[in-house]
Amino acid sequence: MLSYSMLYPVNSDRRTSLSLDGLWRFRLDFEQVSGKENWKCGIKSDDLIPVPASFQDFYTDKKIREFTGDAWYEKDVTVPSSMKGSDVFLRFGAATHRAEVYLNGEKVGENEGGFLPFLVDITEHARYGEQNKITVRVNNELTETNIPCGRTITLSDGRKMTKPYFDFYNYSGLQRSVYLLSVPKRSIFDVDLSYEINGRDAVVRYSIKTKGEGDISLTLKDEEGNIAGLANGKEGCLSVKDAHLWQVRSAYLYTLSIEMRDGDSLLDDYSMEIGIRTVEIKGENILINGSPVYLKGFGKHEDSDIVGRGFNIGAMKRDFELMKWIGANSFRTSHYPYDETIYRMADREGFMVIDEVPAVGLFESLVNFLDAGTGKGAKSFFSKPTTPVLLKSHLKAVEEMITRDKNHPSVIAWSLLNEPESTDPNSVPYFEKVFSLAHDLDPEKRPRTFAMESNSSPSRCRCHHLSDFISLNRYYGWYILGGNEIVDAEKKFISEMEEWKNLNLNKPFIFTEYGADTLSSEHKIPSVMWSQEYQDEVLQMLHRVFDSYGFVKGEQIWNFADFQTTEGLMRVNGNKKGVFTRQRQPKDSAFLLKKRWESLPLNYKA
Ligand code: BDP
Repeated sequence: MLSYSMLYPVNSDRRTSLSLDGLWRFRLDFEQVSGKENWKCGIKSDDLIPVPASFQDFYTDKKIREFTGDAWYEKDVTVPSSMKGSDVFLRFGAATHRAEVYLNGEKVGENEGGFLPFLVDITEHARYGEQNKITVRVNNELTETNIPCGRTITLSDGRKMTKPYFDFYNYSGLQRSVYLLSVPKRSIFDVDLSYEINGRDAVVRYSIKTKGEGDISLTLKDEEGNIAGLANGKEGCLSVKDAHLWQVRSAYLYTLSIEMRDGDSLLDDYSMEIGIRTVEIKGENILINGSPVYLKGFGKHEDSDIVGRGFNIGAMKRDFELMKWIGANSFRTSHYPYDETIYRMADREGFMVIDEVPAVGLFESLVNFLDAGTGKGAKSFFSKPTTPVLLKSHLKAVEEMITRDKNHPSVIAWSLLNEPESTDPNSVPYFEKVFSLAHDLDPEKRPRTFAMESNSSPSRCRCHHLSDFISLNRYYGWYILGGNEIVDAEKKFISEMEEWKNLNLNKPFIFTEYGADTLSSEHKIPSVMWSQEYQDEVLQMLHRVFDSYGFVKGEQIWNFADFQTTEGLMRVNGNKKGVFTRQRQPKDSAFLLKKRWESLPLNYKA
């Protein structure tokens, strides 16, 4: 169990969440002198930087953009004396990839893993009613023992540089919001929910973990504010008459309010929006509330101009409007859990989310997207002496992700790895541990999967039996037989699909990646690779194949928008497989997809 509560920060009668977003002082440790010069007591910089944001794309100096090592952030904050007597925390939405936190020069906490929140308890260290100096060392080096995987080299001029084993830019820094929290000493710590639908009625099963003892009561209110259910005690059921179900693209959210009391006195109160819905896999179908659904949508990234991977609330809103416009109903949080606000939006808009842990690059290759397609790269990634350390970080991220995200109705499945080397015999015990932890931690026992690259073929993949549904990343017509050879790509794709069919897995399949790089500037008839016309041709070919297999129950194209990657021969200032540009304007393929997705019913192929 985690040592701190992952509950989303709220303000209530007994809780205070103060945002520390805004300008922080910033300094990069180029000479690696922060220790000697004692930066933990003060970084002595007048450079101000916005939080949340990636630090990379603000500056004009390449040495800053490509900086690898320790980035220091600092802010002076008054901890209100009204917080005295409560438990007081600093909550970081994400610090990529690892951080050490100091308060008034004293080390108060540290964390490893760059895409999930962590809390630092400062109850005993804060100076109440006075200014406190928060100093954070954020390190962005990549290793093979933490996810996402990569390595860090040293250039001849002494600078470090990261070599990601994955295809997105290694943006870093304080990329999500920071809060100062006060939570009562005896408090609500965690909430588990699961649902049962009986005709028109529903049962919400709950279990509440607390810190310290107290009497728990729950009130469920509908969207009009009417009481829909009441319960007492740490564990039990709320019976909801005539329940409004959370449906795909037609969400209904109830408000669950939890109170913790000692006699008449209120110790703690916490409210959250929940959606009543069930998720199940039955044979080749994915069922939401007992009815089959077909997933239409995207693999995405948190990626936008200037703020990089920093949470961008404007881009988020635009992305949801575009996804609605195009007729999508789902997305995968490739390749890491996103900012919590995005799930709250998905809950409200009725999108289905495949929530992915940052386990990407578990396949040693610097051009994994290329090697994945060609059968190269079998180097026994899970057979290294360091594998147990990697597994530990992976399990930690799974625990944090599920604890954080389990109560979102939008989250319908867990993706536990992206394109791992599942051909290595030692991947099996590794995967078993990851899959079984996800099962244990999820009160709803949602389906689990991992996204498989081409080497993970029907005959070579050793782990697909663990997936509740099969997720395929396939680039027929791009990495495999592109351009004029597309006719052979289609044949090869069909022959792979026949092999899957012959395995009789009796599970749904989803395409979690497919597509073609396309420059929004390029038009050409007849088409050539990289032109918008070619992207359309690839999609038409792939859709033909998807449509001819009944067990294909979803398509999430790669990618929603063009996104930043490491520079290199294969990338034109980023990955251009977007259906939208990085500025969120449509390519031709957006209209093709809109036509298709608007015509496919939710229960397509049921
Ligand atoms: C897959 C990866 C994804 C890449 C994509 C591509 O999962 O991160 O961006 O291919 O090559 O290998 O575009």
